[in-house]
Amino acid sequence: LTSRAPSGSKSVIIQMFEWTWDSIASECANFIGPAGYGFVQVSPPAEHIQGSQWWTDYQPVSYTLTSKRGNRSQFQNMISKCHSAGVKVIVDTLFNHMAGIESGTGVGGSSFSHYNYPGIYQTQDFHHCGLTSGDDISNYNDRNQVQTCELVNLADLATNTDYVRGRLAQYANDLISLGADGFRLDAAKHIAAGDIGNIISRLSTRPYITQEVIWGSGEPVQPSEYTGNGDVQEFRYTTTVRDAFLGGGISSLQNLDGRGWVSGNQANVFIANHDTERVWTTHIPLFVILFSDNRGYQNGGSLNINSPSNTYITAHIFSLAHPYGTPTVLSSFSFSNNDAGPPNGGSGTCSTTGGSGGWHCQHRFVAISGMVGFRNKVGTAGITNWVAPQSQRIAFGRGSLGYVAINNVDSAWTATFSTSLPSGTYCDVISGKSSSGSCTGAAYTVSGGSFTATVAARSAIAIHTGALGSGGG
Ligand code: LM2
Ligand code: CA
Repeated sequence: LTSRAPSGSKSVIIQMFEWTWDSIASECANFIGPAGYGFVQVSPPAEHIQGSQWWTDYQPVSYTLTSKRGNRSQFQNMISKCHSAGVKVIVDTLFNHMAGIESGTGVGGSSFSHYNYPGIYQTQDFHHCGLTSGDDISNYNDRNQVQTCELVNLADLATNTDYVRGRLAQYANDLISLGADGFRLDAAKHIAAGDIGNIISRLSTRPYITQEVIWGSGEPVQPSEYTGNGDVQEFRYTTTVRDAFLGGGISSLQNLDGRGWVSGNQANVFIANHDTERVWTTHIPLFVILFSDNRGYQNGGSLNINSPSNTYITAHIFSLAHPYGTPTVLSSFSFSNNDAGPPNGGSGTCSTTGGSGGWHCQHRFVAISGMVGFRNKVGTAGITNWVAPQSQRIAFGRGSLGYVAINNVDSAWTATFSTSLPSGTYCDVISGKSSSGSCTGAAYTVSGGSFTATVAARSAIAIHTGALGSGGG
């Protein structure tokens, strides 16, 4: 009964963090579909508390589809426009909790108070764990606390009850009726895996499921418990890739299966998400991996757009080139404090190959969109021709379909690379693309399986059989 994982030729997800429904609809048609992305993951659509902070979204007050990002008809229009562009829609969904504040009126006009959501939930529909002061989670080594106490005071739904399970399934089925293709289950670690299994067994289709289960050392709740429900977000990938690029050495990243993580075909992975990009803001002294978490839940931190030495970009190139996991690319905005909401009222704006007006539009970066074409072309081909002449220099192929070289060192790397590629002229998809049979960036000629290239400092090159230059046939 495993919910289906993205498969086939288009598996890359973009997390359209805080984008309005109208702006996602436009971006699906203008760029995301043509670039070959498979999915957008959109911010929570349910009515939530008022406020300028981005995280109001994570405090739902009803299942009316009125949020800062638009109304029900705009949400439905976004799904239909994305579908027309060949892009599926994953919806960020909160099964664990309702709001944390004591009382108020939601952005759609619904009144609520803590443990009372008229017509939806009352006191008896929440866990009141009785294990800690204020019923808040304080000890992640206690499974009962993690799953039945409150995450930062957020009213914890009694997902063990038939009524709550049915109501959550009713909400998810409403989203499915509007065309939703999948769900990102927020705070899944805080819901017993069996409770999630029960809820998704009530759904009218088998949507893609990706569950946020943040691994923590020694904790009783483990990501592996959730694989029966669908994919699991593997945060050990995020921190391992970060540490490798910031000093540990990327040559250690060849084999990612077999480490005790969720297996690659059930892992959803990313260089950063909206939580981790906010924790890791300054340069990290080597080997210091202690993180303070001032937000009351655990997330570990990651690379972000301000990371040194172009590592945010080269790590994305690695993530899209390596076969482990289903990759998500975060598309976010610049912020001067961790709580600030998006610019332009959430209406996303991009330039041709990047952001504008405070938006980053990482999904449009030439290297990232170029690597989406690479991943779509190489499909499930395994790693071939791996070389790592230094700990911070790696190159590898994906069968006879693609080859990538990543130079995470401050000096250029000139080498002759042995590949399994057919002879021909290939366009480097990091510096450009193939346009009407010629390369807008660098071009490399493979002959007898080999090509010689200079990989610039802190950069990469990538070629594949879907991006040929003149003479490539
Ligand atoms: C998640 N995954 O498990 C989300 O990815 C993460 O972004 C959410 O936290 C969290 N779980 C709850 O869904 C964010 C934000 C928190 C914020 C919550 C709720 O990072 O800071 O908490 O959303 O809006 C805020 C206040 C916190 C307060 C809480 C309840 O920062 O101090 O707790 O609201 O009022 C007393
Ligand atoms: Ca819970």
